[in-house]
Amino acid sequence: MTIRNSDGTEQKVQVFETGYQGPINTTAVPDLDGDGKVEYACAPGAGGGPRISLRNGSDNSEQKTFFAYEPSFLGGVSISAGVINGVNALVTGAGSGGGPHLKIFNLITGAEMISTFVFAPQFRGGISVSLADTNLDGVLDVIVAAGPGGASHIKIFDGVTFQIIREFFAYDPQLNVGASVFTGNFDSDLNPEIAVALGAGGLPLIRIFDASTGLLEQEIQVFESSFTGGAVLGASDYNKDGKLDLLAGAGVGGAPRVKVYNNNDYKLLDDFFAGDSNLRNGVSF
Ligand SMILES: [Ca+2]
Ligand SMILES: [Ca+2]
Ligand SMILES: [Ca+2]
Ligand SMILES: [Ca+2]
Repeated sequence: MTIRNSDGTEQKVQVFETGYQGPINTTAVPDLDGDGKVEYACAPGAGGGPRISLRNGSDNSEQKTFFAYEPSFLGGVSISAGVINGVNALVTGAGSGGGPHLKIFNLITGAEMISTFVFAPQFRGGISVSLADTNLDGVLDVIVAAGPGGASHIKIFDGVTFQIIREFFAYDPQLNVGASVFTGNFDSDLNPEIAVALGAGGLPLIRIFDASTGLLEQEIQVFESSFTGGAVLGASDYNKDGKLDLLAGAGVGGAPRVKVYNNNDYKLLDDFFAGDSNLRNGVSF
């Protein structure tokens, strides 16, 4: 995995076994050891086993590792971390090939707090997961999207009651390429946004919804419309102005191209290749 700093410098970290060459999903984790630096967690993308690796943000050392699903499952894992009801939690979603299986783990004790199917249990496209306080009650809520083969069905679960707060289709419900979600406050209001990208087979489009109202705020075409590998999403304060910027990368089939969109005006801040531009495995964050 490559950690890219905003000054363009890069750092390589060996997260999983050298035999694993596929994508790696990462998520920031609240500072667990109190040294002022946030930690992060990694999980393999499609093709990898469901092993979670919790890493210290200061020295990248592995703090904890566990399997989120059956070790034989090779569809990868979508992950998102945050404090839910006072617990440092990791939310996981089984990747493509798996059921719509959502789990929430206590990152301190390793205990499994929730294990549930968020769409029809027989669906085998997996899910994408993210966290944001959508109803502004101070507790993070869980946002999920159906993966490949599913429509762009988004559901928001209340972090306190785990009841559905809202659900909607981010794109045409007839489109069955699946979707992925990424949340953050990408503009100047107080509400978080839900960014949604289409999966492989879909256009490289991103739609940004207000998480509290479900209203569409922005649509961005990230790559040429001839590219149908879909897009992947992430976020980082790339220009270090204290405001979260949106990252979009090419899905599998595309070169590892990354675009960075500024907070609020979604102006393009950067456009670069995260690795060899001749590869066609896309990118993951
Ligand atoms: Ca720390
Ligand atoms: Ca909430
Ligand atoms: Ca906002
Ligand atoms: Ca920024």
